[in-house]
Amino acid sequence: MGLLTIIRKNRRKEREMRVLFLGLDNAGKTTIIKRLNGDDINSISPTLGFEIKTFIHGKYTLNIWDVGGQRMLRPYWRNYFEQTDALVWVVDSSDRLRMGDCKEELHALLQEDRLAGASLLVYANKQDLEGAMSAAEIRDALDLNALTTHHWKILSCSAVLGTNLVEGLDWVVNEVAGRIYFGSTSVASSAPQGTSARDEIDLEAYLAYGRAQA
Ligand SMILES: Nc1nc2c(ncn2[C@@H]2O[C@H](COP(=O)(O)OP(=O)(O)OP(=O)(O)O)[C@@H](O)[C@H]2O)c(=O)[nH]1
Ligand SMILES: [Mg+2]
Repeated sequence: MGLLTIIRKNRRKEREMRVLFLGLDNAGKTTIIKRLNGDDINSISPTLGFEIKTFIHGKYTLNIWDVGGQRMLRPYWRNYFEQTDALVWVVDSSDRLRMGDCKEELHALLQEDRLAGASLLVYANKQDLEGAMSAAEIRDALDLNALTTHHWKILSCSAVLGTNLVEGLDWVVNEVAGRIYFGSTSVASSAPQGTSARDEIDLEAYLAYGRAQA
């Protein structure tokens, strides 16, 4: 039995899921995760490396990877694809100018072999802002209906107001559990309980890591 198989089996036994949050910079990834974890959301700065948070959600442990979305960091996203159970793509619904860019980046990701089995949740975030595009408009702008390779769902939400965030996580957990842990169906809709493991690195170390992996 290969090492990867052993690791996979252990993860399944421990009911762990690996969830990767990606999206353009300023989309609200970190704010959503902090809000879900009950952390203060008033002092968030752009993510220059990555952070991992561990949530207990129902009977599952979610390892949530929050990776910076600035253009210069995007080539390093691929370092985080391995063993991803769900991809959460966060969109700033008020950022109409970059919706084309947003679509291109998402569709490029969905071509990746290592993300082939991952479910896709799109958070249409920042719905509290005037002029924000609706979830239906974003679904069309991102051409989600053309997706045949991944199970997907789009949800409008606001990290600032806290609306629809738990619902999104519920969908992810139910979706992945239904696929991987046969017999597991619905997971109670409640806020995740926040044991939180945190890891941060600086940009230099992050880029060095990326170079080493390349
Ligand atoms: N009005 C509003 N602002 C939001 C919302 N979510 C996030 N923001 C703001 O958007 C800005 C960017 O949020 P972040 O969470 O840092 O975005 P990010 O996607 O993690 O960005 P990177 O780390 O650079 O990739 C911050 O000023 C947040 O306060 C929301 O739902 N509504
Ligand atoms: Mg961030």
